[in-house]
Amino acid sequence: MTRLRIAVQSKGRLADGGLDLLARCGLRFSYGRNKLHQSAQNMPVDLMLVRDDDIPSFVASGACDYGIVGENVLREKYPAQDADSPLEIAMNLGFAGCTLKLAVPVDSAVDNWADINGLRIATSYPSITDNFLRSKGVQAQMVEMSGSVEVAPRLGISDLVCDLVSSGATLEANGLKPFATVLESEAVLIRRTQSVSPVVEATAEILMRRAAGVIASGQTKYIMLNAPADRIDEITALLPGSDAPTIAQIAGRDDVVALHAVCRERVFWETLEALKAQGARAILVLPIEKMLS
Ligand code: PRT
Ligand code: ZN
Repeated sequence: MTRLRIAVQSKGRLADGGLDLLARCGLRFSYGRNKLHQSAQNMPVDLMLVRDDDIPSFVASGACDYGIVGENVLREKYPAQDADSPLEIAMNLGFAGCTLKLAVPVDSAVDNWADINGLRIATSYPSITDNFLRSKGVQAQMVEMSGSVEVAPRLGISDLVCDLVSSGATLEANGLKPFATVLESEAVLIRRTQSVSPVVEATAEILMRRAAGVIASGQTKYIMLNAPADRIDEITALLPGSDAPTIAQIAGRDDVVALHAVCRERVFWETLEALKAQGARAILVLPIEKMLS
């Protein structure tokens, strides 16, 4: 096998982010999303578009070399503390962030860990939840559900839920409040711990370097401005997360210079106003599409 095979969710929260990231890494595919299997036209990479729950076992079995999946789904079958795990996280991908939380009805009497002993917890993540509670000395009863977990207490099926939360609106709409955080999750790139062929690994290395550049460029901005020549230090100090700026002369002026810098943190309006107060003019903030350090 000389082609890198990556498993990606076919539809759902990880599909758009995953395919978009691969496209921004330069991969070109000729088909839409309806095909289960797609070959890149410009790199030795094949995609398998599948359900997210299948991705860890596809990679573990060798059907695919890498996969894009939520850390929550990975950890349900392959706990982080398992030293013999056939899978590892190659890199964090910075999207689809969410938190697996234990939540109780707003009028619940549950107040501390001991109160949870013997209660029923509805969840799609019984293994993560049970391991977490055992680490707190709690033994509870897992009620496994594949979806709509948040309605379980109202239906009398469970006393608590353990579910993914992003905005918190679903918990609130169902009369639930967070009790504890079980796992912070985001999309991750996974691979087998047993190494794949060197040719395939070389392709994966190129893609991961590009992906790191795409992720890093997310917040990074390129700032261009004209600065009074005697205020360069003050203006540089205001630029968030930047290395030494480039200073260029402006034709016919020796009192003003052009200053360019890459800022790796968010640039707020307040920063621009502070730059202006130091005499900076013609300030431009530009997005950066790709970065390779
Ligand atoms: O069909 P397939 O099995 O492939 O997809 P799926 O239905 O199992 O998964 P999908 O697409 O819903 O989610 C895929 C992954 O996205 C999850 O495994 C997480 O890693 C990640 N993710 C990020 C989320 C959320 N945010 C999220 N908010 N997954 C689910 N939710 C749900 C949550 O279960 C709850 O119902 O959104 C609701 C809560 O959202 P808030 O904003 O109201 O708090
Ligand atoms: Zn799923």
